[in-house]
Amino acid sequence: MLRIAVSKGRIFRECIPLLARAGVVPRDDPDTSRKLILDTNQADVKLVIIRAADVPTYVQYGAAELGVTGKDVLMEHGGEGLYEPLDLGIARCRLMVAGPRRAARLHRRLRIATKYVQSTRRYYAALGQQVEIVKLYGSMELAPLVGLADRIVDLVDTGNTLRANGLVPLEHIADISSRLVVNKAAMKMKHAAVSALVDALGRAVEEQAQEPA
Ligand code: PRT
Ligand code: MG
Repeated sequence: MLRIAVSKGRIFRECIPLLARAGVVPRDDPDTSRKLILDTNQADVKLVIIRAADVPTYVQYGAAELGVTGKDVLMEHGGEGLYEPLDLGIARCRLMVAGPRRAARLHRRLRIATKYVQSTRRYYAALGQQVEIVKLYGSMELAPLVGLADRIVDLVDTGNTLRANGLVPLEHIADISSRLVVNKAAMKMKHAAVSALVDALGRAVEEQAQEPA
């Protein structure tokens, strides 16, 4: 049995064509079904539907042999117990510092609101800049508008969300895409099945990259 942990929403949507090329077709759609474990056309392959931020944890503990998760989530998790054999090239975006177009000059430490506390800490530490980090769980764009923070660290794709809230991207931290992760023990114990799926997904990524979008 191979269980693939995947979040619903954009990663699931973009993952489906790759899984299909690799021969795995789910029997249900998580956006309409309430099932959390989806059967596929392969009797011994299931999809486990969980929150994006929980995918590395499920795979780390072997509750799923494989998972698909954003690099942003992996950078926060740390990647313990996981191999990261493939960049799937889907759900691409950038992790960025953003803030108001015209920022007041500060005579104190910058305050940064984010759900990406680890990545933010590492980024400013590498710059040698002392900042105060405020942990949020979502809607980071609101924080500078109501004086909770001077800047945010968040994912940016089109930039529409920032623009709609009068914010601009200021500094690029990392390019983000979704990765295939594999439980380290499963890679040994279920080597044949796991590596067959990893190879099939690798070929799927290459094929899809060769086709016009
Ligand atoms: O929604 P839920 O709380 O369950 O979890 P989640 O928000 O972590 O999941 P989801 O499905 O929204 O995102 C899952 C993954 O998609 C992330 O971990 C990223 O790896 C990837 N991804 C790619 C993105 C984006 N692009 C993205 N643009 N995740 C979020 N966004 C958000 C961003 O946070 C901001 O609010 O979209 C907004 C910006 O988009 P633009 O186009 O307006 O710039
Ligand atoms: Mg979301």
